[in-house]
Amino acid sequence: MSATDTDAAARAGALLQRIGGSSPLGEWSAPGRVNLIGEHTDYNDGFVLPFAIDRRTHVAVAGRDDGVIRVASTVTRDDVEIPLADLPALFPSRGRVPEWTAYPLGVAWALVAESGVEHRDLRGLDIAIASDVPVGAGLSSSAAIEGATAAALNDVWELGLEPTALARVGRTAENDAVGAPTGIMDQMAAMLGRTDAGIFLDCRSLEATVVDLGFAAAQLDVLVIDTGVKHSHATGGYGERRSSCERGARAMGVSALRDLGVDDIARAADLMDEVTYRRVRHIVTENQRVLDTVRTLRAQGAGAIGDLLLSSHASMRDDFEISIAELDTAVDAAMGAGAIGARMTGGGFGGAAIALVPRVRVASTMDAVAAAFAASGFRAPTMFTVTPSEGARRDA
Ligand code: GAF
Repeated sequence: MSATDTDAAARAGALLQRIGGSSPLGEWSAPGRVNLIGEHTDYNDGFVLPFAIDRRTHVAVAGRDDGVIRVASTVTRDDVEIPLADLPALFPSRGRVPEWTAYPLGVAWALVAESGVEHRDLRGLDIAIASDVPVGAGLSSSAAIEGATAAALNDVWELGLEPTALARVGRTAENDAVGAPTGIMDQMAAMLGRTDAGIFLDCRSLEATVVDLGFAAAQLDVLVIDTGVKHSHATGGYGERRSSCERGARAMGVSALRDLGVDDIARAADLMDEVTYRRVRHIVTENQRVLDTVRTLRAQGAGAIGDLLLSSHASMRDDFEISIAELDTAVDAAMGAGAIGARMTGGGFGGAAIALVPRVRVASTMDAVAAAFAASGFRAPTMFTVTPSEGARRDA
């Protein structure tokens, strides 16, 4: 465990005591993620290459005998207590519980559907949550809550579900309890992450392949530049991008944009409006970039993927239009300071960029990014390095 992990684990344990959890059953955790490449391709049945990071969400769980589930978090006083038997009436729907509680309660609700057991047969629980994953930074704090909760409930309720099934449960919670129309990338990364490796995922078959990233051997660090501009996928642009992709697929006569290759792009121009065409072009080229990145990592190592990261950013900025000025500034400043590649990561409209930086240049890159933000009048970004880490697990 890293130092911050230990803190979050201790905070979750202390919160459990404070809310009166009297029969502790254990502690679980799941990580946030950085997506190395493959953005908005997951819900198009395409390819992604995320890795789990060394910042985690911890849950401490105690049993209770009254059939009630209670969720509490260190960052808010909006605890919710609800009989397990009432969960089926609560979801799918939005807005009936404080938004953050829809993540863990949505997981409890979806787990029951996935496993086929009845709520009334399950033990009531107190669940205390603490996290080191920044919220709204595009590092998937939501999948970290879902993954930690799913891993915990799977164990204490003895459901025996596999990690991929738990990832599906997390996505159901996100889509039908929180109301964010996301794909499954973040939940798969949170469940399947591996130390020093990325997860190359085919989002149609859900086949996951572990790919060595070799950052440490190449003396490279991944610097996260969190712009502090918050976003929510439950509202606005994310769903609108997803609808454009579905419209583009229909116009091309395919079930998902995954079924198109770069040779199909020219044909698309005549079959749809110009904006939809650019959305389609991003997805099709981004899928190809994921495949090229995996091939390049295997053949030449991490030092050779910089141009692919940069092309990905340009495509999100110009074709998919999900970048913002702060993210573009972060990418340009990091490249100017000697990063070998950089791009925004996650759903966009805010959040974070990543830069792949030679270890000896991390401090000067951070200085250059901070100076560029100050010169543009942007709020100072938060910057830290991350390492590819393990997925959801039981810690105690
Ligand atoms: C968010 C979503 F949750 C993911 O499913 C994915 O679509 C991503 O944005 C963009 O690649 O993190």
